[in-house]
Amino acid sequence: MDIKSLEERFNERIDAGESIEAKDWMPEKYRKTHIRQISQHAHSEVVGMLPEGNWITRTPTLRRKVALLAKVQDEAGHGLYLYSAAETLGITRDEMMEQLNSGKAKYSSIFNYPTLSWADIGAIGWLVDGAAIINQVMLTRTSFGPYARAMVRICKEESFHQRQGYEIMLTLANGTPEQKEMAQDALNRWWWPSLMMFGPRDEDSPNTAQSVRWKIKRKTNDELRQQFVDNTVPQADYIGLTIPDQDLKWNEEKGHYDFGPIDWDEFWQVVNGNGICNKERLKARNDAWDNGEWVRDAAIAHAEKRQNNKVVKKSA
Ligand code: BYC
Repeated sequence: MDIKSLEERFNERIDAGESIEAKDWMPEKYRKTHIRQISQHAHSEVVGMLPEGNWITRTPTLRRKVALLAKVQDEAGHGLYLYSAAETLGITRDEMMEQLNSGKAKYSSIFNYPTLSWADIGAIGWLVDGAAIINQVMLTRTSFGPYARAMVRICKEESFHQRQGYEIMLTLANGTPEQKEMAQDALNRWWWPSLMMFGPRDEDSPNTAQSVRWKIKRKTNDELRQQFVDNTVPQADYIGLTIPDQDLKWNEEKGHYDFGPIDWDEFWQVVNGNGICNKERLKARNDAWDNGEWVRDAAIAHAEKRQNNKVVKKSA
């Protein structure tokens, strides 16, 4: 078949809602878009462990420590499934690591903000994982099979993460005035960056149109952002915290909350490497890579030894 017919057949499969598998024919741009998005997603999971890891030794109780440890380990697992899904498209793990460590690859802007107080761990679970779920539930129906399947388990785990965060916020909001103040301060600092997680406005998003056509994205950045605001405002009301947006208002006609303007300048500064923690995050990843070299070497030596033993046994 020539390229044109292959492309027509591919588009028919997408239109019919079929799942595309790693060995199926796909347009080069479809493959590259997935490598870009899945590897960025994997990097976000891995870098996302850093702001929360910062609090593992300082949780207020043992119960909180156990939950936070489990959550951070889950994020490592998500990174691993996603790197594996990206590898099915012909990029190696080493190449992806090189892109992350050199600063070439993107990862979610949200992880370049610092976790200043214990309440930030609550705000991350509630808002950051809450935003991630909205995006990722959509991705369970994405057209590339390995990515969609990885998302199913990830979403189940994210919903535990969201609840553990909301429960921390609920506890603080019902605590002493100082604790409530901490929770409000965390909400004030994490609200706008959480809205930015969904990416630029649709009119400024170069990838959305094609990704929607290929059913990589089932909803646009703005649609998901709106869904997040509509879900989250009643949750804030319930625990007596105030969303830091004077323009936030229920729009009876449209059946959603209108919200104020997002600081897109700040977003692009962070995405382009100039956020509060970008340098610190990259350094942490590079240090982890360098310090882990002996583990990788040992694993390779072990695998080679096992392989050699098999060859010796076979020839005996
Ligand atoms: N941050 O055309 P657009 C988690 C980039 S982790 C940085 O709309 P697209 C968790 C975008 O990449 C969950 N960059 O792009 C972990 C593009 O640049 P390139 C993370 C961003 O791909 C630990 C350019 O801006 N979730 O849950 O159609 C602890 C133009 O954007 C951002 C995912 O990764 C951003 N926020 O749509 C706790 C979800 N936004 O690549 C929690 C998977 C945009 O052209 N990813 N950019 O140079 C996606 O769904 C999509 O890639 C996005 C962007 C919606 C993020």
